[in-house]
Amino acid sequence: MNEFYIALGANLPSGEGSPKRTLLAALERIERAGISVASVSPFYQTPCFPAGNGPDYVNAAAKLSSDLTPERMLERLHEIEAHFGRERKERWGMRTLDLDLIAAGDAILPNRKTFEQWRSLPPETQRSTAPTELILPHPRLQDRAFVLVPLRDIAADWRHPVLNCTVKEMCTALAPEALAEIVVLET
Ligand code: A4P
Ligand code: MG
Repeated sequence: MNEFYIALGANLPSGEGSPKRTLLAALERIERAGISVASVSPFYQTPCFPAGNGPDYVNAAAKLSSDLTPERMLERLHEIEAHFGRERKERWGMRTLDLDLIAAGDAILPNRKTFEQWRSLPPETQRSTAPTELILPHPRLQDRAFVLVPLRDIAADWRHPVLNCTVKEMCTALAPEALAEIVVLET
């Protein structure tokens, strides 16, 4: 069995309803695809990144277990995004559902060198370039409070295989203001 962590996010309503309903329905659909959902974090309300680029997001993290390879798992996640009406128009654009693969155990994909290239991409290039192959762990994981805070609820002690620090430690390294913006979703 492979152990996966995923990040879920949405900031536009889908056919299912609000972002919260979309995330719940996506988790159900993941289960129905035969992938076991081992744990789910609370849902959080988070300000859109980049700031001012749209409505607040609802974000969460989940732990999955499955025999799928990481590549097949990302394909399944993309199929589920498509089902909920995700249109890829603009990188970092508004979306009805974003499912990112954050980690597959301690796998480094496709290899350490390529991972390092994506991780160290300058901020101005990050927006305009997206990888065509699966990069794991997700190369922006360590920068993002909206990923790390939910992930800490379910995987505080998971250790990044390249950065060699835990989710808890990556959270502590973020600016306190960035952490304070991530609040548990009311209702
Ligand atoms: N790809 C490679 N590795 C991975 C991986 N580990 N997980 C490829 C997911 N995808 C991976 O992704 C772009 C390409 O990366 C795909 O071809 C995929 O095969 P995408 O999902 O098509 O595009 P995207 O979602 O716009 O890019 P990405 O990198 O997922 O964006 P981010 O960085 O997740 O940003 N603000 C808040 N508050 N909350 C959010 O959840 N999300 C985003 C999306 C922006 N602002 C946000 C949030
Ligand atoms: Mg994505």
